[in-house]
Amino acid sequence: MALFRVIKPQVLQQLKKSLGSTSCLQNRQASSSTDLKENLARLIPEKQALIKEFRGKHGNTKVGEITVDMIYGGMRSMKSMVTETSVLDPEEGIRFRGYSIPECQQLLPKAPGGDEPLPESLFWLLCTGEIPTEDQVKAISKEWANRADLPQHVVAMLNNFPNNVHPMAQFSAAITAMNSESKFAKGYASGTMKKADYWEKVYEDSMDLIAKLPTVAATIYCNLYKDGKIGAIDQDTDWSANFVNMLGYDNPQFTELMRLYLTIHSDHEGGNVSAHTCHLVGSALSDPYLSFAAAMNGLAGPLHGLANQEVLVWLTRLMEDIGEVTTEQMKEYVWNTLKNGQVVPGYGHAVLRKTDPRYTCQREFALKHLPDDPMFKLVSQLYEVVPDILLELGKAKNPWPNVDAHSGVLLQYYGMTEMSYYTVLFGVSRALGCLSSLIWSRALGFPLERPKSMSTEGLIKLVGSTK
Ligand code: CMX
Repeated sequence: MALFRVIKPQVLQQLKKSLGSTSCLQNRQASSSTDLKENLARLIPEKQALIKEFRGKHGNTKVGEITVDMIYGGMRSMKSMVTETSVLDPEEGIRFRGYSIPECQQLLPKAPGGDEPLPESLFWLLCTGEIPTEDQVKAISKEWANRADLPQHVVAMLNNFPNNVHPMAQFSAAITAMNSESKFAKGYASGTMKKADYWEKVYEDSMDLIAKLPTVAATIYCNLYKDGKIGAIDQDTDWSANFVNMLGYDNPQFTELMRLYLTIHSDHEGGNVSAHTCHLVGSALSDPYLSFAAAMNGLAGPLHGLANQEVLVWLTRLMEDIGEVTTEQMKEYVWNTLKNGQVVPGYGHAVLRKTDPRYTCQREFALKHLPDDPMFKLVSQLYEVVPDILLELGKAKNPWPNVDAHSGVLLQYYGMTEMSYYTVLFGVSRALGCLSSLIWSRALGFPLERPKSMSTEGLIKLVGSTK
């Protein structure tokens, strides 16, 4: 595999220009070391130096303004935090360390005979900004397989949950309980861990946690919907293949779907509810287990990750009520949803203003592998109908579909019909983004996050209004 530069040349040029000739940035090649921690140790001092230099020169430079509407309006567009792993463009969609989804599909290493990127390779990219070699990806697969076992008390806890505890509640509770294993928490409690060493312990916890998440998720799935027994971990296969095997599936195409799914749901810059929650809780030096569990409680909301469950519930109801659906019937169903004061799940976005590329790549997967599936046809039909209706309604800033409009349809095609489980898969993937960012937040010494809030009276006074 060819070696790639750490930072895209045009970005590097811009940074060099802005920082002048003293910049620490070098136009250099990625390392061939297969140890991710070693690679991080190489990159972190460079980034620290860059930020020091940048803040030294531009610490007081204004980057925007804050309006009253932004404060009441969920802080949309307010530039207020740094996330290194990905950036979301409203028109173009997500770029992971500068690479779009199609670029990732092309450049990231795949499983032998596979077409979709391995999530391990995306994690490497998120952590380092470098496209990994196949050997580097294999090393991650091996490490995660090695660390996949769960502590006994967590297995016991999962096995004792009653069936009416939602899979996301079980997932979050299990992650919280695994903090008994936190190396960061132990290091902090010892009183001997230096601030400069925080990131190493966060790295170790993150690797452990990511490795264990498929085991947690598969245990929940098999307890709720199967006979409670999960498949064994194969030390010589990749993270997604092990996950699919533990879930009890053996269709190689489903494994490929899982690789794509776990890659594209990983990261969506820093301001979304799950990523922001992990960042915020982590800033209190809560360990990665506690920080990520908090993120999962946010992902479980219907306006965020639970939308993938909502979409399938909503579509299934439509099919059950009407069967074969005409365009007119579909329009009526969408309007009824809106008239009942509900949102159309899977449509709209707080940042995106175009069709989500995560929707598009899942659609391409469906066109390739399941073009005649009735549910896929329904989703395609919806794509023709919903944007015009949302535009006519005139409220939603983005009438186009997001990632959640498509994922459930693919899962049900391969036999995973348990809709209330879908957000758990989103959660397993989101760990890659949340935790790579958490490693960097500690490496860069980001402080406790504590924005200023105001009362309405205080704001009125501040802007000099009489009302
Ligand atoms: N259906 C109906 N109304 C919608 C809508 C939709 N899909 N999307 C937005 N609107 C409405 C909002 O509810 C809001 O109405 P009010 O003014 O009455 O409160 C208005 O349009 C303006 O909202 P917006 O600025 O366009 O959107 P927000 O940034 O406030 O919210 C989101 C974004 C995703 C919560 C919203 O589009 C939504 O509820 N979508 C459906 C749920 C969904 O698919 N969520 C998953 C998002 C992706 C993810 O995080 O996983």
